[in-house]
Amino acid sequence: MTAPNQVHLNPNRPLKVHPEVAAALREGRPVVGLESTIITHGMPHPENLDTAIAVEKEVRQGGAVPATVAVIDGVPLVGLELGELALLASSTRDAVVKVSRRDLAVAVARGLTGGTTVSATMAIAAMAGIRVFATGGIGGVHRGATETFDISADLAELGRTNVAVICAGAKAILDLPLTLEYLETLGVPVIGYQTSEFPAFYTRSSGLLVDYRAETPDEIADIMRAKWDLGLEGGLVVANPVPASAELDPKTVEEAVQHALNHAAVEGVRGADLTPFLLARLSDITGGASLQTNIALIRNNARLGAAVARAWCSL
Ligand code: PSU
Ligand code: MN
Repeated sequence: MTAPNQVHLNPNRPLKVHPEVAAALREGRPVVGLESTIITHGMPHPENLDTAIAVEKEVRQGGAVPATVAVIDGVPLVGLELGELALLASSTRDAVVKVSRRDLAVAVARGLTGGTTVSATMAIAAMAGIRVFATGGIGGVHRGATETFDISADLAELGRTNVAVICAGAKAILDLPLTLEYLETLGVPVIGYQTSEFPAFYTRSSGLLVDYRAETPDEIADIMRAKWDLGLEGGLVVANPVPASAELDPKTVEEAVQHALNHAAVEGVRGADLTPFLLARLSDITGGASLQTNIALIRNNARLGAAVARAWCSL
């Protein structure tokens, strides 16, 4: 049997895998992919850099190698140096693009620098042979999507790319019931980690049930193995609720979301700008509390990501 992480990189593919990450993958050791839109567009400076560093540290403490994905000067990178994290974290919004799957080819062709979203990170991670990826929350079906058609490319990516995504559910700025419907349509299993409810990012519960519940990282790895052994393409959502100590009050969140959505409507914010705009407004409205929750949950996901990557590698 081949090592679970073993890959055959297309030598013509312009992908740069950090030597530490490449060695771990070659030797079948655990690796956790991490996204970078959260650094470039999801959090303010300097919390974004502090969090990026803390998240990598959580992965290492969990016994895995962190592989933060980004595009720098047109090169998709898998595993970053501290200086590269710092560059992404301190660049102004017009100097770094938000790179979703659709933006990737243009970013590479034009030598751009950007933070990769869940969709682009999954795509690049899969090219490198990484099977486990931890983030904050996945994108989803936006509220009002029946009119706007605003459905995150993260969902389509989950339908096609073989990576398990550890997240704290989907952000409360979204339409969570429609997001779960859409994941079902795409054939993506949603697995609650030690929970029967789909977490709502800032809060542990949403009132919506998940399809399946797993109690251990080993159970998650077994499902990944079964899915891909069957040749069923696509990812899995592992929904890991925010730690209770960092949870926000659901009423506060809903009020803040309504405010933020009104603000976005008044300013005419749409498309790729919408999610970063809403996250920033939420942080303003909650006096920074939503940012602290965001940091806590992504660290928590990094810890579970490391455990799942270890379980995956010991199959
Ligand atoms: N989760 C966060 N902060 C973020 C995001 C997720 O806590 O900034 C980013 C992710 O990169 C996700 C993206 O893929 O938002 C979704 O953007 P959109 O809704 O435009 O697809
Ligand atoms: Mn969108």
